[in-house]
Amino acid sequence: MTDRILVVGAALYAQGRMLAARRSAPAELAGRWELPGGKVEPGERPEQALVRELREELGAEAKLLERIPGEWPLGRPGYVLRVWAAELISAGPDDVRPLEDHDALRWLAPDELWDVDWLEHDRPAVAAAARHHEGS
Ligand code: 9L3
Ligand code: MG
Repeated sequence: MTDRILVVGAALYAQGRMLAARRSAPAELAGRWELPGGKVEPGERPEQALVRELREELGAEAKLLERIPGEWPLGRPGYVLRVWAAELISAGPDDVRPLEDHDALRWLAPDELWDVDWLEHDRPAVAAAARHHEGS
């Protein structure tokens, strides 16, 4: 079996808005928007990895709510993305900062969801997260 690299991302909500983060690196992804997160490290559970990534990248404490059903292939061979709905529990949305890997953040209202240039491979995950949120 080929190794599969699991990347975890958050549909992070605060005050009814969902966070989009603009990547600053690597060059081929810079300027495009994503659901924040990153690679699960060896020995880590995916949920732990996601909480860690949100801390590292945004200084955000998040409570994971539930996994969005589905799994989306990413641009790099073997990489797949899984997404959790999450709620910001530390401070307010304005206290979240792009600490690494991002250079801008936007909290998107439901009608603004497609106003940012999402990474191609994040689009189906964003759509699934939005459907999930509407239905909740
Ligand atoms: N990636 C794509 N969409 C996302 C995330 C969190 C990550 N929502 C891609 C970008 C990188 C790889 O997965 O190629 C690993 O992500 P990171 O650890 O650089 O954030
Ligand atoms: Mg990351």
